[in-house]
Amino acid sequence: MDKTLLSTYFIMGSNNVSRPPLEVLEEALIGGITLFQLREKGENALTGDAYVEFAKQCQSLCQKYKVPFIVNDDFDLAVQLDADGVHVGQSDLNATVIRPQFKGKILGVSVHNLEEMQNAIQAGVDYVGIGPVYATSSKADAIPPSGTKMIKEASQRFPAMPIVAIGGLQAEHTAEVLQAGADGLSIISAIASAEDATAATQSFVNAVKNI
Ligand code: TZP
Ligand code: MG
Repeated sequence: MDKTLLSTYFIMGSNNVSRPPLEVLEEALIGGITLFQLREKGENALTGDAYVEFAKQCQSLCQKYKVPFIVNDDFDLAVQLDADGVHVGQSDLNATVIRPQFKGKILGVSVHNLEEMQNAIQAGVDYVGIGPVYATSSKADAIPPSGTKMIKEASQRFPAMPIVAIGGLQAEHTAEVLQAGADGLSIISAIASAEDATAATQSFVNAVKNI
């Protein structure tokens, strides 16, 4: 995949915002996010038809701004909507199962150690997500944060594999995370909870540009 797509990777579910989620998403798209992941999970997450309808609305907004639309966890929905990609964790459907059924699409996996990363590479994923780098309140079952240690190890051991950092990221962390070897930052709350998601996104986009 084109690694620059990972540079400002916004992740959101309807329960990550305190105002209309499509409004927040459009602001982020205007601000210049490079990739979007719908992550509809946890308390008050939409289910059933409301979930599918919301996903379709997010997808059409992304299409309007020509930003790829990725679905978290739910491979069936990604196929149903002909999404641009899917992102799975270690306890979701395995990347080795998904890959042959999802050719030409973006497949990302969360990894927490080099063994998981090696397996992901063997499965043929397009990128890996590594984190939490810093403490996060957006993932209930997150493992303890480990700073940029794993990103450094991973990028040295597997230099060709695109890496996106996740967890507690603010625009101020951009230089540290990219210098550790990540290709980009994935962000929930710093954009989803911002009063002005366009401005919040622009602070990430500008930080990446200024490296
Ligand atoms: N995986 C590891 S941390 C995290 C996920 C999904 C949440 C990141 O959210 P935030 O608000 O950017 O810390
Ligand atoms: Mg998952």
